[in-house]
Amino acid sequence: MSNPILERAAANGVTLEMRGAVAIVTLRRPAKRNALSDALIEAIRDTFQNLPPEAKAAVIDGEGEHFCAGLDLSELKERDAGEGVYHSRSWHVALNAVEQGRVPVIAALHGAVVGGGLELASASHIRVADETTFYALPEGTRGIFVGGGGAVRVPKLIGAARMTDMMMTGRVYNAVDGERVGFAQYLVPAGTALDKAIELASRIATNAPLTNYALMHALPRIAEQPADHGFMTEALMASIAQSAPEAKARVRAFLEGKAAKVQKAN
Ligand code: 1HE
Repeated sequence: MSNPILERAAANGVTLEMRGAVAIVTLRRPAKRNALSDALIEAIRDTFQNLPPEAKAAVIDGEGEHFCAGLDLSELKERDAGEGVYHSRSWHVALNAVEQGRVPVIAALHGAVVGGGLELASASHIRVADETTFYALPEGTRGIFVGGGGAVRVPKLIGAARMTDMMMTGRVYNAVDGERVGFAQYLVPAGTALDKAIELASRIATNAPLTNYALMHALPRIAEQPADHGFMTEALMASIAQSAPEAKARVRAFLEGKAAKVQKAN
């Protein structure tokens, strides 16, 4: 690795490994359950802003028994209102680099996915959880509030009512219920989330880049537009995507019997 920004991120606990077209980004602070210090947040931002050009999809996971224990509580000191806003906004920049970067991001979850760890997982595009995964928002019981984009992203996954319950009561969701309510799109046996996430990312990496781009950048905006605006934006995006030479080649391959059919689900 020759990029000094990525080297600094690795020294601060976020490593990047390329496997084909998939960038594997790993939180490496297992002794502290990958708690998100300011240095780790900065390293996440720098890594996702500097993915190598050959990366077409990314996976994020955490070393050790847990994906991520959230905000590093040892750094939670008295901040005045302005400093609190800046701190929260620095998380927004880092997690926006995950969500609104160049490539789709798959989170491979296991163990604790709590507080800011859940906010990070929510900024990914697809979540794969293994059977050891549990989800919580302890902010509520610690007398604080989400500050890493959770108030925006978590309700989109599970609804505001469930998030309110989690924060007011300290409710913890296990892996099965977490998938049922919408935290994860995949639930896999213990210890296999990373493999599954890499498998999905490898497949996603073969999509037409414009389709992935539309799913990351157009779909979330269309979903928030009034229906009438959304229909118009959809039409524009559809037209741009289908006029790309790659789309025409893929459709032609199907019509000539050279592309895979849709298979019946098991
Ligand atoms: C930590 C943190 C942390 C562990 N900040 N140091 N997040 C929380 O409220 C979750 C707090 N953590 C836990 O509930 C547990 O640590 C876990 C369920 C995640 C894991 O339990 P376990 O038994 O495997 O580990 P442990 O023994 O509790 O922790 C091991 C070490 O990691 C220990 O330090 P040590 O020096 O005594 O070895 C812990 O203190 C340390 N550690 N979690 C700092 N979070 C943008 S706003 C976001 C707001 C939030 O995220 S609030 C939610 C914070």
